[in-house]
Amino acid sequence: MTYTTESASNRFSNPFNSSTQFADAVPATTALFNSLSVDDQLAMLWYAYTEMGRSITPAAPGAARLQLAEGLLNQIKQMSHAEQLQVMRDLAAKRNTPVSRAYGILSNNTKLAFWYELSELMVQGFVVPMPPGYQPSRDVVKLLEAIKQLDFGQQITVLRNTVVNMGVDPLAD
Ligand code: 45D
Repeated sequence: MTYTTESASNRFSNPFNSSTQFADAVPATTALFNSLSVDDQLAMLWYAYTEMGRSITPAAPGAARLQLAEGLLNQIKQMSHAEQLQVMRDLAAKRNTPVSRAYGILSNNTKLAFWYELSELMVQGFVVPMPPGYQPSRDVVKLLEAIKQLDFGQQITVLRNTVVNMGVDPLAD
């Protein structure tokens, strides 16, 4: 494949073009996610979940991992909708709370499984739903389009990168 100067500079200035097939697509897309507002990050995860649908259903390993997050998920289920939303906003904002610290000690894939389960609980009515008629911001729509351009493995990597950054690591300095 030939790389022209033009396409190289496009790649730097616009992570949404066809360059998403390249190795820099994952860090670029992850950085864009991290630049979103907290609510946009939550909305983004929600749409990723609804778009990816059955293809991301965690199989046996995911289900096993969830046991490690079960106490935390049960705690969240007992909360009011307002508290549930606050907990998720705190995680995305890395606010230092008991829930953020409990989340912080989960492994990377358990963090993914945790968010997956939260969205399942939203669908089942145990966790605060998306507001009816919610309109995602332009930033969310654009990032979602960029993620759709990635192959499946890259999509998982982006999602893992984003949830790994959330919460607070109680053992960090
Ligand atoms: O009122 O174990 C707003 C594999 C606005 C295999 C809101 C895997 C205001 C190994 C903030 C929008 C790697 C495949 C309200 C696992 C407002 C393994 C609310 C992978 C109410 C696990 C917004 C798993 C809310 C994968 C509440 C890829 C938003 C899992 C909530 C992927 C959004 C999981 C949530 C994903 C989104 C989960 C909970 C994408 C969850 C997304």
